[in-house]
Amino acid sequence: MRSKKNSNSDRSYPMELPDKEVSSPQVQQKFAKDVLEGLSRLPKSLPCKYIYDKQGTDLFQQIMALPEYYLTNCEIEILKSYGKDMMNMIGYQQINLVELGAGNGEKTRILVQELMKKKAEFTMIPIDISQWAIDTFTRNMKARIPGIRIKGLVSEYFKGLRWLSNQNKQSNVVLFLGSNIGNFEPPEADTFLSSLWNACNDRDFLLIGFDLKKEIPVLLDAYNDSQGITDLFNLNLLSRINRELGGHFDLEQFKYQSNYDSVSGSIKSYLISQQNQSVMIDKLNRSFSFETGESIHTESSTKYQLEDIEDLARRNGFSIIHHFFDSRRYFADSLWQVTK
Ligand code: AVJ
Repeated sequence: MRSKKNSNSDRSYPMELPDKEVSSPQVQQKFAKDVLEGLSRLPKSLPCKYIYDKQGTDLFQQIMALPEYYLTNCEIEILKSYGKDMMNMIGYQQINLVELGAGNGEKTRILVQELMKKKAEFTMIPIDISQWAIDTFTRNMKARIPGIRIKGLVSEYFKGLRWLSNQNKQSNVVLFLGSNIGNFEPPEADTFLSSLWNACNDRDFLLIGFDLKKEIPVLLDAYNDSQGITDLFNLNLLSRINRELGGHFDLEQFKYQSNYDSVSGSIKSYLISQQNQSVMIDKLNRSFSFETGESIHTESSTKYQLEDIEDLARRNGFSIIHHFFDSRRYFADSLWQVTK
């Protein structure tokens, strides 16, 4: 059934995509609202998802290349060692290889190569709210894997996924890699997974990456790199407010700090005000005051243990197929199946 050529490869999907034109003004309005909310509450906080504009994404690429940031290498090791086993467990029937979030594609490519080797019928479907992220991802994938069938969705994750689930008989294999789940506070992780379950069809698969609990110094080093990239990464929240909302943050007056909270099992990241200061944000038409030592919570990165992962899967309607670990057992990619 591979007789059709390139020009037809897009035909299996109608051209109207949900939220196709997520206009940048809409995103900015939500950003403004979330900043207002986060800086008005005590303790102050800002949603970490806003770190990832072009600058933040570039800094995250640099983080992934840091020797201290073991997560990426561990997951690459897992996918290289077990990608074939994973695909065998999933089966090589027609699939949509869906990735939530369009990153640099380095990890995704390992699985894609596996499917290509088997001449499997599949469509790669990155879903991301950013048109720019989708375009970059698609261009990179096509350049590196000629002949790949890829169709990006500019959409919120679950809208895109639900739309996809209603389109065709292919089963979805959803990738949520990189320990992105770790950014959710525990109740939000449940909400996320049950929404994902709802957006999927019975017997769809989820491959999800978890950073595991380990020696605390290893954890601390990963979020306190010697080159200060992680500092800039977190500070990008303030730079972005300056750029997009007419903020007047002096970046010298906020210092990045992170620590491990062993009760919640998470690295907590903060920006700490270095003096008493008041910062105007033009688009919000107001200023926010900070006391010396006052924190803005920027990110939580939760570390899991196996029981957590298994409970999380089961109580949100997934059955566990297999856990895959790197050789140091620092990280796990867990393969789940939706049961409805
Ligand atoms: C992309 C959310 C998995 O929490 O480890 C890297 C982001 N923050 N260094 C993480 C991050 C600081 C990362 N995730």
